[in-house]
Amino acid sequence: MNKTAKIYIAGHRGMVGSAIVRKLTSEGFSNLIFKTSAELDLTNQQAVNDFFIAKKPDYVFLAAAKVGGILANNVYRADFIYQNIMIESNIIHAAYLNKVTKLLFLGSSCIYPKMAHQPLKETYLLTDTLEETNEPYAIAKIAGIKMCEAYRSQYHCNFISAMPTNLYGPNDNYDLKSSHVLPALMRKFITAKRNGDSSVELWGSGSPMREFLHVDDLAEACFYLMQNYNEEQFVNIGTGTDVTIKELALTIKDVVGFEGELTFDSTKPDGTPRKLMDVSKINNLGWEHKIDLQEGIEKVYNDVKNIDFQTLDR
Ligand code: GFB
Repeated sequence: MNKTAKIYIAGHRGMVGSAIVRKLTSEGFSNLIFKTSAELDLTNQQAVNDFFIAKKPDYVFLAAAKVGGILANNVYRADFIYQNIMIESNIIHAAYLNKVTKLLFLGSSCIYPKMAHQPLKETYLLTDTLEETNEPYAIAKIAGIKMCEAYRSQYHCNFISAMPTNLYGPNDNYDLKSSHVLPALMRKFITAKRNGDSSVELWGSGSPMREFLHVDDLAEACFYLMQNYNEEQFVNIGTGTDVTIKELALTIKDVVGFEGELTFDSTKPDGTPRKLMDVSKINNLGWEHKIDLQEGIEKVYNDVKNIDFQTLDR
């Protein structure tokens, strides 16, 4: 990409898209295009086609998606599969029709089989059944990967895919009904400390293991792949280390300075027992994460410690 290339970031107000915009801006790219969902409904094929014809982007970062934590994925199953398939399908096809030079599609670590061998190698895709709570989302993301592969195979489009592990960072979702675990626990511990509560409740058993990547590291990786990677096989993006949800909670508790107890709500699902990425492929390509979990949690705490979380509810 040269500095004047026209780059469309789909999903620029989300956590991932906004991090990619920050990265591109800091690297001196100035010809960035974005549209809010009110301006452009990405589930509307005609609207997406019209937008691509009018703007003719050279590069596309496909970071727009309907996302959420374990509960939202499990409850809004139709919304997760419908919206994600429509967004991906409309953008990938319009990118092909309008001769986009290169497109990067973002997936998720939930594409892998629930009981896959750990750490998860890229080759484990579609070798067994998926985790039930997020199967609709995972199926949509697998469709996106397969579309990129198919358009490369049939039409020679340079469409690549990256699979990030669980992400956190600026512009995360703090609404407890739909958020992921890290922002949820950050909010719960900060609120409990403010209120002088004696305990904080976690969902599930606390024993599942998760890997967490700061979204600024993800943006670095996406930028790196856009500059350096042109192959069919998608690429895992993560840190290569994971923690139990209980360990995550104890780290956040410590950073926040909450002194009460942890309790566990066993009526809520645990989800996949473990989903640790094998990151040897991206490491061998020359990229490694920089922000470790402790540092990342401290950054997040500094950003949100004085926030009125209710103003962020969706
Ligand atoms: O982050 P999370 O919602 O999503 O939950 P997944 C991770 C683990 O944290 C689960 C537990 O075992 C939750 O039960 N947990 C404990 C909590 N307390 C809380 C809480 O207060 N809020 C939340 N949200 N979780 C999602 C997938 O899976 O991850 C998506 O559903 C996607 O498809 C995304 O892949 C990255 O890691 O389980």
